[in-house]
Amino acid sequence: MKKQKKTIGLHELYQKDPIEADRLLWGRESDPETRRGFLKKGALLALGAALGAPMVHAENFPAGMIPAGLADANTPFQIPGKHPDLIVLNDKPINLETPAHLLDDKLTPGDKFFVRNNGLPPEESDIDVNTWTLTIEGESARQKKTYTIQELKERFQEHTYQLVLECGGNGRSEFNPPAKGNQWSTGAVGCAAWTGVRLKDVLEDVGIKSNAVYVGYYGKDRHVSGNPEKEAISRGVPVEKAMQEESLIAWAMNGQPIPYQNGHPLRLVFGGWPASCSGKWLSKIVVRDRVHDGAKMEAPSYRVPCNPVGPGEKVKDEDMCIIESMPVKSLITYPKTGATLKLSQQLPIRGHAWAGELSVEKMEVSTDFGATWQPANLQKAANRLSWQHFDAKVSFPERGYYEVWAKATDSEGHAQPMILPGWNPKGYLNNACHRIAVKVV
Ligand SMILES: Nc1nc2c(c(=O)[nH]1)N[C@H]1C(S)=C(S)[C@@H](COP(=O)(O)O)O[C@H]1N2
Ligand SMILES: [Mo]
Repeated sequence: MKKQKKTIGLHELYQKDPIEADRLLWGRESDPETRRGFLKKGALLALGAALGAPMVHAENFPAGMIPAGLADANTPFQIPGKHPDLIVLNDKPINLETPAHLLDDKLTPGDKFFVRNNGLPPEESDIDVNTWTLTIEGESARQKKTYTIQELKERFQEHTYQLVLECGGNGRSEFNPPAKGNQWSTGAVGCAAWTGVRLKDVLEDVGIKSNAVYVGYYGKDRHVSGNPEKEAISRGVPVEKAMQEESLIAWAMNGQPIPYQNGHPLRLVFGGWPASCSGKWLSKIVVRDRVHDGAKMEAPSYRVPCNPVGPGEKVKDEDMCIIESMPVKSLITYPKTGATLKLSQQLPIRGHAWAGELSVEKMEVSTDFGATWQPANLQKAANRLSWQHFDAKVSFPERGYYEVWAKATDSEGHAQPMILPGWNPKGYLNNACHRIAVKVV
């Protein structure tokens, strides 16, 4: 009765829209009528890498056709710059999730960092780091001001923080009745070292009025419909969150330019809040005298019932509240679920835990479905709003099937629930204990 994960293969992608598939995979632009199109150097390199050898005579290869060398029906496809084992939940817009065992690094590398696009990113060839600008304006800004990235770097102090980004819908696939939207399992989360300037420093340079309540963002991505009048997403945070030391306008992730799909060349990063607050391909920030009313700020997007409701219950828009700090959660990143070991062996366990605006106080693991718990070693966070690493060693009394469950408790005493937390119409905030299967032989 396992729910089948929705993943998309190469063939399905080409069946839906061959020209778009070419663009997505190789960055190839072509004319849908003539099926001819120029293969730029980048596209040639990407194709060559996928095929294991450069494609000779590539100029004759028709657009929208899968190379025979990749035509095995099971060939998964890879988004340029992203790890081949990320799970593709949707290709238009692109949504990629990271399997738990690929989150084992202390800091999530760019190629393994999940992707949640609401729209179509700006064309890579249109992104010029040297001419990209960020404008600050709005009814509660004292002036309108525009900065190039170079000006941001020159005028303000640079800061680096390790910050967790987690989609509000992470874990959605478990809810019943099911909620519409990307059926995220556990992998819409990552923690990277983000470098940039404090949003606070830039807002102070512009000057904000005392009636400011919210800060909203606009990015250079386009609505999936292609309609230039429509925004893909335009959310934000209350001024108090914007003014925190760790709230960044970032241009680097783990010391490298931010990956294209994650918002290159500039994005907001608000650790601990739903990642939808952290605008990618950032071009404009508005300082508002009211709660920002951009796309997907309205109910029911990124909102949960202000008071708990029963599964499947209808909730009026006015009874839905904006999600702020994310709840306490953890993930076992080693071993991969399905591990097998010998009876005499101890099993090392590792992973990360995080708790929105709070810190994680306690980490425990169980091998008997939550009847008893043993403490895990829990490290301190590198800085506020970073995830914390944990590890433990467990042993098993006899041969057979087991699960390892992990449970984090935050600094206010909230523990992860062992079963699904409060059902809500859009399937947000599932912070149930993560579990992996283990066989002892
Ligand atoms: N401009 C823009 N910013 C955006 C989005 C988007 O679609 N466009 N998606 C948001 C959502 S819903 C999430 S969960 C995070 C995902 O960040 P990532 O793709 O870098 O993991 O970006 C947020 N910022
Ligand atoms: Mo999200």
